[in-house]
Amino acid sequence: MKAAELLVKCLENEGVEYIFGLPGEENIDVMDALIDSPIQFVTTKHEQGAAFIADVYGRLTGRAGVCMSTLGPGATNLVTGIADANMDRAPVVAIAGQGATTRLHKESHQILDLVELFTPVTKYSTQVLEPEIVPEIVRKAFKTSQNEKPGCSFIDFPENIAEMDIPDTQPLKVQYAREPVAPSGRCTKAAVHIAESRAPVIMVGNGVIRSKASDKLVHFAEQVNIPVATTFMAKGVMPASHPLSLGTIGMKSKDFVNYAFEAADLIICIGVDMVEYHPELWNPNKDKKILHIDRRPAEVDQHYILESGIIGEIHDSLKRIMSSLDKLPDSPIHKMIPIIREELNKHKDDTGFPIKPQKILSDLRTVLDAEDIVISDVGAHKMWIARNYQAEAPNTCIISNGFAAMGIALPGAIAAKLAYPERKAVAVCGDGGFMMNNQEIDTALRLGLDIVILIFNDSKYGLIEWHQLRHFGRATDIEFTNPDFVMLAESFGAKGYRVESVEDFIPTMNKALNDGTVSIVDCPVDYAENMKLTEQLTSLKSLI
Ligand SMILES: Cc1ncc(C[n+]2csc(CCOP(=O)(O)OP(=O)(O)O)c2C)c(N)n1
Ligand SMILES: [Mg+2]
Repeated sequence: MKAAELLVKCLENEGVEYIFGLPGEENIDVMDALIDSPIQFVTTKHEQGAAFIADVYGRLTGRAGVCMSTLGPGATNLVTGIADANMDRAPVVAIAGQGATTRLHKESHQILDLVELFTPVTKYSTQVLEPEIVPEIVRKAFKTSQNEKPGCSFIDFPENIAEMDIPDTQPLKVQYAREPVAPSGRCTKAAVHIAESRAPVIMVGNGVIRSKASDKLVHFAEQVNIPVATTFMAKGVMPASHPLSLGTIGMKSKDFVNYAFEAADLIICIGVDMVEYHPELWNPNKDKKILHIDRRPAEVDQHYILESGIIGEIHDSLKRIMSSLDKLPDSPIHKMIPIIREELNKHKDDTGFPIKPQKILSDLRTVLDAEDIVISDVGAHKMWIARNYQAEAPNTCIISNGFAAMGIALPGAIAAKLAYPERKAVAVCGDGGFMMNNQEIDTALRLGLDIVILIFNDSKYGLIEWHQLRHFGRATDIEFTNPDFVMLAESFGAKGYRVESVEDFIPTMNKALNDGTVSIVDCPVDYAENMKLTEQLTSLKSLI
């Protein structure tokens, strides 16, 4: 067999169903080997789209998404999506073709040191130098990328190695490491800290979703009676409608939920990752007691000095901490829950047009079922989604909040639909971010997927305008011209709708959700709400 065939056999052995990418000259042996494999190659329009699809596929399934490019420019196009996956802790294995090993040492057409290029955006970056090491490299790439904290692996596969013959070789057995449990003493000590606290609050991060401990978390919060805020990437772990839900934390400005953290004496961080939200923003005076419950030790930060770290399988840690705790009485933080809820439901009956972001998200919640998946792009709309979209189940509101790269939502919706064909998938994009990867509409159409792309149309890089106005009171270089999104959709063979009034939104979305194909819903948004929120939060002094 050829080394390229061995690589494909090893990918099959890892349970790979799809490879997202673009064929090129230097990966033709792998492409040819895939013809005889059950693995489906999904041809995308841009390598960045392929990397983003693999990113969200990995995040939703916990199994590495796989993407592939050719050498040089194909591989550089992968970088943003790979960096996004790596910082969002999504397992991804990226493979790139490379020139022959006989020309890597000199200036040569399209040659770039890809192992070095990918080193800062992966956990493991390597080159296949001999055919017989393919099984070890593939196994190590998957193991490294899927292990907590997940991230990316990169394999550089030179074309002369790919075509080499090798005697029939078997892939290595797939083995999963069992996560160790926290020492009992740590769990008992944590229970003592919680029992002695006056006003504890729980902050939940994406580590809880990755550990499949969401149900346990809800049970824990209920049993000890402690209010819960989730980070952007943990939305839905605590259902938004739950009586102990404080909503989402993570805005740079001091939002309503931050008053709960200000009032708390103990912050219980469960599966929280600093990459999402700097502890300085919720512990500015370094006076909060912090419990760190996670599978990995905490990052060092002067605003994150621990009372105790409980490192081990999260499900088990919560079970054991809870077993030595009685239900705590209500604290002042409980009184903030209805106030926060009222704030988040504000404008749900607003009649203004262009539509307020709060109203769009409230109506979006109405047209979707609890298990349907919203994928946010990056911009002002992301801030509103994080704050106002009421997620009821984990992994139903996907937000990139580690690397936060624009352009992820449409590829992400393709991944969501492949991972969960029975659920609806809505990509919520800014007009800027949508235009970065809109060509993947064709990929979704070729796959026969039904996806709705909801565009918050302001003809601006809205988030940047918001920042500029906050800092300087004036804005610059944020405006652009959009194409006619309805015509754009139709030119791809997709459906396109423009929302013309506030009453139009729900019927248009329902129609789009039932089209059975790719549909764009172009929705004018009233971003005057951005600065109104800033002013409201600046003048807010307390909740109770
Ligand atoms: C790839 C990339 N480029 C630039 C940025 C910085 N950035 C963050 S949000 C934003 C503007 C987003 O505009 P748009 O997609 O229209 O969304 P809106 O803010 O208007 O809702 C920019 C430029 C980024 N996060 N990612
Ligand atoms: Mg915009």
